[in-house]
Amino acid sequence: MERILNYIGGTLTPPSSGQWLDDHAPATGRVFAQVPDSDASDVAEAVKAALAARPAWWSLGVQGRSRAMLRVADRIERDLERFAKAESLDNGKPVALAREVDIPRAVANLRFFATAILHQHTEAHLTDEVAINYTARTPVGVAGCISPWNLPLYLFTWKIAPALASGCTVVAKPSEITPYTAFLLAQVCIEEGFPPGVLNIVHGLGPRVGAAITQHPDIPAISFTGGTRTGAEIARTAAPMFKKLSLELGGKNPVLVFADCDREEMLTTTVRSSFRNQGEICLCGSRILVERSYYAEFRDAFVDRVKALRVGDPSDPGTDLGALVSEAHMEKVLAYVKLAREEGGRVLCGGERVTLKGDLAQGWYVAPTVIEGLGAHCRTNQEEIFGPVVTIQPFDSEEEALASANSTPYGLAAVVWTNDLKRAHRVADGLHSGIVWVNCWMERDLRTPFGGVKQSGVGREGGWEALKFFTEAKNVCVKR
Ligand code: TXE
Repeated sequence: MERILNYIGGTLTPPSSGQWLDDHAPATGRVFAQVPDSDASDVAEAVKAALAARPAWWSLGVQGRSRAMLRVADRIERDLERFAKAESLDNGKPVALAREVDIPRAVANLRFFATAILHQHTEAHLTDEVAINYTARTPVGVAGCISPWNLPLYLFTWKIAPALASGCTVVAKPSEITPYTAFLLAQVCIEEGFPPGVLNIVHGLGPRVGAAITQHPDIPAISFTGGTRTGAEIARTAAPMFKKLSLELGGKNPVLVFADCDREEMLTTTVRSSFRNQGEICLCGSRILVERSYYAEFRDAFVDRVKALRVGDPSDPGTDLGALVSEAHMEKVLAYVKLAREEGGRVLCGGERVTLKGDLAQGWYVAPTVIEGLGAHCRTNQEEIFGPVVTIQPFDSEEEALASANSTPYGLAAVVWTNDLKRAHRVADGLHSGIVWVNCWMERDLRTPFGGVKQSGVGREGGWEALKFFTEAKNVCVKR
């Protein structure tokens, strides 16, 4: 049984406790590796290594840091197949999706920040004839990065890349449910000569290792992506310590479909925005609101396409949906389908566990599910399900659509389908969310601010904000 190891001070090490956790393959439900059950003492070792590595990493300068990060990015790209298979094995997603999205996006994250740092500007102001005010930015120190299981390497690099580029050293914890690609990344760092102690990876449970990172007095900034409840827990710990916080949390994203949209393009994209990665993306559209005059036609066409989606072996190129990430998460998603029925919803397709044959019979598969007949304020339409389950409902006016879209505690992303340009701008203005896509979904430009409002998080990451997040700005005023 393969043992995943921590990466501390440039070496692969077992947990000081000598205890291990099981790493399951969602496709089969079987344990395929063991994960360090690390604790605060491992985090303390990692922080020590990160502190020791800081001066040399900073003195490398932007060119040196950029080169070191680009070497790692290039090696991941060369090993794309190995990383894609590992990601799929660990998360349950189709290998094709990991190959097409997760791993290339992880490479893009590293490259974006490794090059952005070469062009980052700072400010200087001539204050009348009196003085010059300039802003000096320095890294906050050791950055704490905690990432989730849905896009394991993609979101792990999304956090560590801006921190490293800014000159911080890092103590990072991937999800204990999907630790494998972070372990492969650690091996690549060693083989590519990435400076020891600059990136440290401590595997283990959230309340034990994640909490130790959050609590550590020598980690002044925490960047987290995960559930809203966990985000609140982290904020409770970090706030009285006056730590910088970036929290990317849950979402319950609306998709507004007006009758005048390009229907073929909308249908193709809306199937993707509903069920991509088994619906386990915080940006997925899980509430589809359709102009009443088009609703019946939309419902029949959409359900036909959803029924044609193939739930199957993640290693099969023809698979559209793989397994959900854990048995507990599968049960949670199925419980929400049961709740939807109790709240009066009609399940138009899916709604049940899918049992495959042979080796995959114990895997955690759920059929893509479409539910209609629910109002905006029921729990099914208010709470994040984070699985292959969407609701559809008609609306009679723009005002009604916006009221419904904005009715949840979340405000991460929204999608608008219309060919009326004025309406597109008007509705985008009216949506209370961090991101609005018009006639598209998941078109990402890493220079833009990223993140949500309300319970979807605080501390917009993305592009220049992320680089600034990991630095402190000092204003120096010099009399002329
Ligand atoms: O996330 P958790 P989970 C949502 C989604 C999902 C729910 C819970 O609804 O069902 O969150 O998912 C670490 N202190 N999203 O359980 O628990 C944990 O070890 C410090 C949306 O996977 O938030 C892991 O590394 N760290 C999200 C990370 O936090 C703690 C993507 C996320 O775990 C901790 C994933 C603690 N007390 C889930 N407890 C998105 N926005 O993309 C846990 N962790």
